[in-house]
Amino acid sequence: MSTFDEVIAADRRIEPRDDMPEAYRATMIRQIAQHAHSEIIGMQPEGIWITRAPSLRRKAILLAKVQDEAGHGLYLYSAAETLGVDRTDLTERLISGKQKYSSIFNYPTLSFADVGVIGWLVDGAAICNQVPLCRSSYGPYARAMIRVCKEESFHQRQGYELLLTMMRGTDAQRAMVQDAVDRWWWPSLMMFGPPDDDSPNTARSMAWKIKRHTNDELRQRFVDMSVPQAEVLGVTLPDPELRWNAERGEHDFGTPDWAELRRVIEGDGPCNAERVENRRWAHEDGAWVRDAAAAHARKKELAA
Ligand code: FAQ
Repeated sequence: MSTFDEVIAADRRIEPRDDMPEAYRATMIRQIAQHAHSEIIGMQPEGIWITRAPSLRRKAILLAKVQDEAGHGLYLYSAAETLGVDRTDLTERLISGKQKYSSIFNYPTLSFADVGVIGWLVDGAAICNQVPLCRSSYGPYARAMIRVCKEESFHQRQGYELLLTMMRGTDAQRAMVQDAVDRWWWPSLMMFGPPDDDSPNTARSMAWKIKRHTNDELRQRFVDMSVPQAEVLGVTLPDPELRWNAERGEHDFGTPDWAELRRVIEGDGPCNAERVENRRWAHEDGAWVRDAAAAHARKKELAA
């Protein structure tokens, strides 16, 4: 039987029953739980637009997308449970503020253009971050990511298509899109985490092949990917320092406001309190469903 280090060195997958260092288990639980919480909390900013979608087609697309995010949360909680934690405990840790979720979902959605921009930029950033996670060293997480990425790809396209449609519309619609891009660009860059020299987990997570690229590498990739897409759309990215650097073969870009990222992660973003309060309410409101499911399972067990 191979040891943990041999499996990692050979680039094979660690599976739930394999030996693993406790710190590896703790890191995986942290990352997968934070990721699951992000998917579930991430339903809120777009979910409030389902009843206000401008057409039946847009409503159907948005409903499907928000439901997909719920599904991602469920695959991820299941992946976390393979590491010996309980989903109820994880939810409690989220509600009590002991576990984090992505900073991006603490910003408000002010118009329907935000739905398009979340699809384009937020799902786009999620794809950039998550495609390499399909090769992450923990088997259940890597496998969950394959399906998640396929669905995120649909999300990104629906967002971009919505924005293209709005950009072909009226001046007011074009202004809504530009305003949404101005508000979401910098928070999207922050989704990749703090800069590498201030990222306590990166070195070890890279050595364990949980992460395949650093936060800054993925942020750069996202900027390079987004610039031509912004040109096709006809929007301006709100960064005066953004320009092609022929020597590096990449774009130069400005520095995100890292103090803002720290504040938002620590709970002081524009919508943190509302997001967590909604989650707490939904969890308590759903208690009867969990009780009924447990009673049904007990009844089946007794009958067997
Ligand atoms: N927000 O040392 P690092 C989505 C935390 S899913 C909040 O760099 P690491 C789909 C970090 O966890 C979006 N916290 O950490 C969707 C760590 O916490 P600790 C979620 C952040 O883990 C779309 C501390 O700061 N995606 O969008 C953030 O090596 C549309 C130090 O940071 C994932 O979770 C942040 N932005 O790298 C849904 C992907 N950045 O140890 C609905 C998986 C860092 O103090 C609608 N996760 N932190 O407790 C990852 O790839 C990594 O965990 C990183 C952070 C890259 C997020």
